[in-house]
Amino acid sequence: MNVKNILTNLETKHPGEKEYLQAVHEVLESIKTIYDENPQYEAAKIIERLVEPDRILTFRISWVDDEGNVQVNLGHRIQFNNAIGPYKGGIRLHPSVNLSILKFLGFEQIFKNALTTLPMGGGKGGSDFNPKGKSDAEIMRFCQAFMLELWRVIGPNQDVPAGDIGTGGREIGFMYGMYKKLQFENTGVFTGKGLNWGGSLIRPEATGFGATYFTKQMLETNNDSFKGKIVTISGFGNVAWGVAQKVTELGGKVVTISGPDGYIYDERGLDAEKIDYLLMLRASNNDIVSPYAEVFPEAKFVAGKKPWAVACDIAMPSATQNELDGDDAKLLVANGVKYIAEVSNMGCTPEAVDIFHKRKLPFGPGKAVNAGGVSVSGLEMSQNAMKLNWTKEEVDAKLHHIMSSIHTACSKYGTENDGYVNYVKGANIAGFIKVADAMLDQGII
Ligand code: 2IT
Repeated sequence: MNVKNILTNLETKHPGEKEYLQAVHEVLESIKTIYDENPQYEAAKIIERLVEPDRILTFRISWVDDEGNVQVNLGHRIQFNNAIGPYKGGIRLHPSVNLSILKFLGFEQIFKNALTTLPMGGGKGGSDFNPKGKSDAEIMRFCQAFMLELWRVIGPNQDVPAGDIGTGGREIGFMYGMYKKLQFENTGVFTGKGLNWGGSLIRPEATGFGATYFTKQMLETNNDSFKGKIVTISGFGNVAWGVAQKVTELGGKVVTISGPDGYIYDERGLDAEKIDYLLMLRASNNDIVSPYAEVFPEAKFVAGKKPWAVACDIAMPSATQNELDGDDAKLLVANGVKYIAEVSNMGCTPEAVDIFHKRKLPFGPGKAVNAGGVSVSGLEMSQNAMKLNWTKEEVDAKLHHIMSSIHTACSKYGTENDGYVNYVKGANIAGFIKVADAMLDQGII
């Protein structure tokens, strides 16, 4: 495989789609040896078929705000690959959303979903709509307008959307309500639903809990544990909340959270009261973390900075893509970081990952670490199909099992001669083989 040629061709076809090209680059570098050793992949042009989505739907969304002004946004759904199951992936609502970002997320989702062991293909959607400061009524009108287009291409056996940045339980409710009305059917399309209308226990916590279970296994591989460890996390949304809760439960001390306005350094660490407060902070819809330091005066708010200058044992970026760059990685290393678990999708830049790899520091990539979220989405689909609900204990046990099998798959394909586990390589190869072999079985389509 000539990675450089493939990327040059992709760049010509999709100029400026930097996040998408970054995600493709990483996967191709990891799998090239396996690809070259298995000529059947090249014969079926697996790479050329895998890097282009099956289809993309782009549409205009018109809605009316509380002042009576007409607002116009752009929406997309990327149906990337359904070799192993229906397209599956979240909907991101954020002003930064564009095709490059959704294509990178959709591409990552293919391999992540393959790693979960559940039958789910890869997809992603979203809009440049900015939920910050919007009223509930505005959020509802936007979500309904979004669904007026999206409903045609989704279904429980076709494409199952879920939450992502900007899309939580409230938005899923509004979207599902409109879907049901248009489709005249009460099906399990959408995951992250409310508990009394088809949702699964543990889904809100799943990404953060799963990420912590995976990190625990990274620690155990090195005869280590969370006990007494200083943990820095970024973000303060649903995912960061789940991480804070589980890490604290396992004896780690979470000392930072962050938002677009800066970060909070709480030397004493987050406790149950502070973790509960995170939910209120998020619900305020202002997208800022500074009020934390007013409510808990022992904490310090640092404006306009990321939390990576704070010395820690374990760093768990839990906000968004490329939030931890080469300079941040150097700082973390200089301050003695021992483990890095990327909870956000592609949270670290290639320069940062390279620094961790060169130092032989265990680094878990997002598509493995954060796969717990979509895994419990898959379990929600199973429960909907059976028209049954599992208990919290049953779902949590299955999540544990899945995260453990992802860790095993990463170790199987990522362990190097000196024993160092390159989790990036392991995750990419394990995910790729599953999808590529399914594509081979199903012919040229
Ligand atoms: O990035 C992700 O895996 C998600 N936003 C969750 C996707 C899902 O379908 O639950």
